[in-house]
Amino acid sequence: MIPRLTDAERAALVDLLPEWSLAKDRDAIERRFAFADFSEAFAFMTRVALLAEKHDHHPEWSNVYNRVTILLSTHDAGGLSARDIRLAEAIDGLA
Ligand code: H2B
Repeated sequence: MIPRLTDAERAALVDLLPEWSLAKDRDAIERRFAFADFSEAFAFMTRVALLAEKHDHHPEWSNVYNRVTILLSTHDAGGLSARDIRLAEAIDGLA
């Protein structure tokens, strides 16, 4: 079982991942991205998909034209784990 983040690790998120926020109704983090058009948004999603495969950790996400919303949570942990933080940092590296 993958451990969920501790309270101290959660408190550090605001500095570590300032663009991400805690989801309202889930133990998850989310970030919204906006691009020039659909093509840019989908190119970004393609890069995130490759990252997700590399990390063996996968986003819950949606796309509406030029906007992409990504939610990260660890199903195997029933909530936020270090795996979400690592993937979020890698996604931030793309954006
Ligand atoms: N992604 C996410 N978000 N949570 C998981 O628990 C998870 C995953 N588990 N991707 C991985 C795949 C697991 O199912 C495989 C077998 O490693």
